[in-house]
Amino acid sequence: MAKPVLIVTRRLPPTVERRIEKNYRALLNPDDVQFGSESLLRVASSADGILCTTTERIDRTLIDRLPNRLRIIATFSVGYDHIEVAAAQRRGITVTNTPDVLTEATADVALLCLLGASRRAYEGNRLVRERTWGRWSAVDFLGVGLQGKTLGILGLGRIGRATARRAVACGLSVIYHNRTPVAEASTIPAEYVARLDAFLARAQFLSLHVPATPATRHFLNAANLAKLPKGAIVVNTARGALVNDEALIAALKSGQVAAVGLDVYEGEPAVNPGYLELANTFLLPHLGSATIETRDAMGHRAVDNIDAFFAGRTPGDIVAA
Ligand code: 8YV
Repeated sequence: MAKPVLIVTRRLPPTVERRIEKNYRALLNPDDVQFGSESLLRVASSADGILCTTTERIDRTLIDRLPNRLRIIATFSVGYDHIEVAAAQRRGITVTNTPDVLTEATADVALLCLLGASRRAYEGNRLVRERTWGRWSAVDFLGVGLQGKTLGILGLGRIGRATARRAVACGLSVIYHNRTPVAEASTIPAEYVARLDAFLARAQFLSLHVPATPATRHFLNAANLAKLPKGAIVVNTARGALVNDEALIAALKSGQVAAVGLDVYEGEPAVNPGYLELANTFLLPHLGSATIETRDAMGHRAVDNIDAFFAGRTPGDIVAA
């Protein structure tokens, strides 16, 4: 039987690409150029599957124009807000993601953002690099301590729980808000707060771990920011679309929010210039899952799903609309 044709939209770790080349007629992207919709459709016209990342927008218009032979879209990510899953389902196209394997790496970056923001890492780093560190002082660069404070986790899924475990080790108490209590929460000391207002009012630290959906878009707006305790620290390693940037920048300027640690941005790689002008912002370029081990595991997980599909089995990570 002829090998299926698989488009791989971005460069992936070498061991993953070698595996793909062995089992598929692979259209790799060695120059790692970014596909637009039209160029993706052109290469997809003779393909059986797509292995994409979050940098491609696979919307209804594109899905409706995919050839009938294309049966699977496997994303190299846990998030799948860049794919219109309902449109794929309507066309009978299977969509898979890569959960689990990036949980710990992303939670590490959530903790990094929390500490980077609360301990003023950007300002300190800049001072050293710009060689303007005049002398040590007992009253400069005072950050916000963690011990005995409360971290609010919005969305106690896999990454939220892994972040909670780290936070508890740092001496934070953890509360969380979800639509319903999470059974797995019993494995970590996290208190469920059913009312969003009550949850926000207690969150001296707030870390976002919900997916980007129409319902969560701009969750962190002026009204919700105002409900946080004054001087709260905000962390976002989930999706930029959860935050209304103008509102958060205003809160950073007023002191309502003392500092932010951000790994994701609405419209990334563009970053709202308001964040860049402030010193109380610890900013990373969406590297939550960027470890050697994790990116390998993500790639192999995506290929496991594709292999299962073409072998006539049900892939382990089918995404539902
Ligand atoms: C990915 C992510 O590394 O998996 C996700 O949803 O946001 C990141 O961890 C990145 O988006 C690559 O697709």
